[in-house]
Amino acid sequence: VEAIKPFFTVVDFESGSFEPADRSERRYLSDLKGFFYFSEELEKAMERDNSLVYEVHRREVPLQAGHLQHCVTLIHPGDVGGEFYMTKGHYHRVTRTAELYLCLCGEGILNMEEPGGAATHIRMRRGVWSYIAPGWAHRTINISRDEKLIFISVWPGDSGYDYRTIAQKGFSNVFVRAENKEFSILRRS
Ligand code: PAN
Ligand code: ZN
Repeated sequence: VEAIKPFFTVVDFESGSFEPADRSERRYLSDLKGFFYFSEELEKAMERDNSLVYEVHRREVPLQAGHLQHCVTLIHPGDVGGEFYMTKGHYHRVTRTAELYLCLCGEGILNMEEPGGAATHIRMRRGVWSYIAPGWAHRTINISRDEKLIFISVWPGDSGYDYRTIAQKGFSNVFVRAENKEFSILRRS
């Protein structure tokens, strides 16, 4: 395993600031083509204003088993035709790798699914520490109207990403805004 020196990051649980970040990614509506369920609504929303949906700020460590990748994710509030702002979601390329998500702030859903079709979700709020078992695809969803959803993630260095399966098939559970309850689940046909 590649030798590096110990280090630390300062995370602010309310603002989600993560210092020093080595790399930051910002995903706008236009980056989420093929991921939101209501594609026509997405086109319209992009024309109006290509809003920022989520940000990932990370420390760089070697992409090797033995090292631990880690980052903070901030998902802004919003929806596309009722479907909440969310991450793309992915499987790990190396399917034997698990992941931990600790929610720091906000209200959300961790949506998970297996290639066999089994699906489940966990309600995220401050303090909820979720274990994403090996082999499960994972996507996070901000169900608040006005607050950011902020969480930190830790996963094996060699996990990699498979976004293509999600872009092609989507998740079978689509989380949408509902009257008088937090959300409803639409089943993708
Ligand atoms: C997380 C995610 C992060 C952004 O660190 O990568 O929340 O979501 P997408 O990668 O789906 O855009 C993780 O699950 N890493 O493995
Ligand atoms: Zn992951």
